[in-house]
Amino acid sequence: MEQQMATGAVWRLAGWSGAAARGTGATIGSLCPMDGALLAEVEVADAAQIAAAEALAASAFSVWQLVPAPTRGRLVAAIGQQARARKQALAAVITLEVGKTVSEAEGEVQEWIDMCDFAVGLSRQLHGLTIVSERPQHRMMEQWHPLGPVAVITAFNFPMAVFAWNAMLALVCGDSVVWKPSEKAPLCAAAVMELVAEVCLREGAPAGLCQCLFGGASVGEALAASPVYRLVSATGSTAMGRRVAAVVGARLGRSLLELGGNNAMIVAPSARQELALRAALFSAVGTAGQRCTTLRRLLVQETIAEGFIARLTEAYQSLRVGDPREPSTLVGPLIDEAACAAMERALVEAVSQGGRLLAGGERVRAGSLGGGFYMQPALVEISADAPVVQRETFAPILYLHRYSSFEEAVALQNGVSQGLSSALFSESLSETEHFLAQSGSDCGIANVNLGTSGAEIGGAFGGEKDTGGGRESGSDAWKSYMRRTTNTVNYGTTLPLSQGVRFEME
Ligand code: UN1
Repeated sequence: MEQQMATGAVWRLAGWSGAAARGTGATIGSLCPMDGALLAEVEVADAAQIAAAEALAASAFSVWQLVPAPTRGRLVAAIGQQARARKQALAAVITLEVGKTVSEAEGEVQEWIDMCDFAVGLSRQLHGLTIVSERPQHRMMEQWHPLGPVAVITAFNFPMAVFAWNAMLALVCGDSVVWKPSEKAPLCAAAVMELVAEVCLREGAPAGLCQCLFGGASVGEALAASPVYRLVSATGSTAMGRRVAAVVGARLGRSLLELGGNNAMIVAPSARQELALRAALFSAVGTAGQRCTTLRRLLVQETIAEGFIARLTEAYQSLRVGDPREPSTLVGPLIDEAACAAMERALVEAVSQGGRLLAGGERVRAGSLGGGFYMQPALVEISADAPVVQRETFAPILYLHRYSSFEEAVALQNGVSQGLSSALFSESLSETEHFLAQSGSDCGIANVNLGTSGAEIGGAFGGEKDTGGGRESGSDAWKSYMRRTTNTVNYGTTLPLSQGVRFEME
């Protein structure tokens, strides 16, 4: 780890590759979304650093895979302890660089801590099956072994938690990790790596067990192309995921993708409307609409639509947008100018496609700051087949549709190319069961009477179709970070063949 203070207040940070080689000299600036100020600069990894990180990850793996899993868990426990101790400070970095409100930023660090707890428990439960054999005096079993070095590519919007989903599991599974964080959140990655590197050093972990390379698409591409990385886990846009899948697939590697969402909530006539309203609001405007799980489409049954939409419009008009450090703020800034411009373009498109802007959509000058990337969340009533509705604009725009029958609502909910998260508000047992059945929601996450965002780490996280099919964090997602062997043992004195095949030497 290297870190030096450059002139002025800007930090220059080099990657935690542990490699002796110098970077390209090119830098990435970390910009504060509250005012556009430069917070830090990081060095972009060059080819030599990428190669050195790869070699170090391979040698760290050869040592780490032999450490008993519960001992590996102790390293993750120590990381969790430090994250707990520094929760507020880490959250402050998230707020500064990504613009999350203090409560949401602390929630993100909590997600990392929760992942540590989960992974520590898992470090004593990496279990396989035993399976009955068709052959007499034979036994079959599965074992899960460490996989190898894992590359982790993450997006700006969860700059710590998504790393933790992957790295905390990979570490207990016996893998080494090389992380390429988003170019838009290098300071968060630096804060994470500072903590992880410190704990690894103190606990005597092998050098290069967890490394970080800063850079853009070309660094991601190099990680995806290298056969050293037995798993490439990537979170971000569908376009990025397609590229990663193609490059990793070409070398028959394994990828784990968590890509775009276009999440919908259905509000049925029997819904508890007060709850549905609050859930819709948090899911749509929390994190300024920049979660994969953000609510983008709200489907309201026509007999309750008038009143529900009126209340929602009113709530949108009074949303407090501003400095995310202020306790009263509910919506902080978008990540950068490009995000604001994309939101404005989507709204122009929506209106040109027949959409009616009910609230928001304008730039907000937040207090004395000026210059920040603040937008008032927008509510647009529009036809469900408008082209703009089909794509994910990573900004706080909520599209409203009215529906008539429950079947129509489910068809609309499933009628987009993405399949991450979905929600139904209904008190009807028949509707809720249908929604969760195989003919209901086609998403990886389907919730009843809560919003689309804010998943707990204990469940498997991810989705289908253009969302990429991967599952991260809880449940049995750990299996992606290990390799399975099927073992058959013959404890008899003959050699019967399976499927009744005969092969007798006369
Ligand atoms: C993401 O936006 O990539 O379910 C992750 C949620 C968070 C994670 C979101 N726990 O909203």
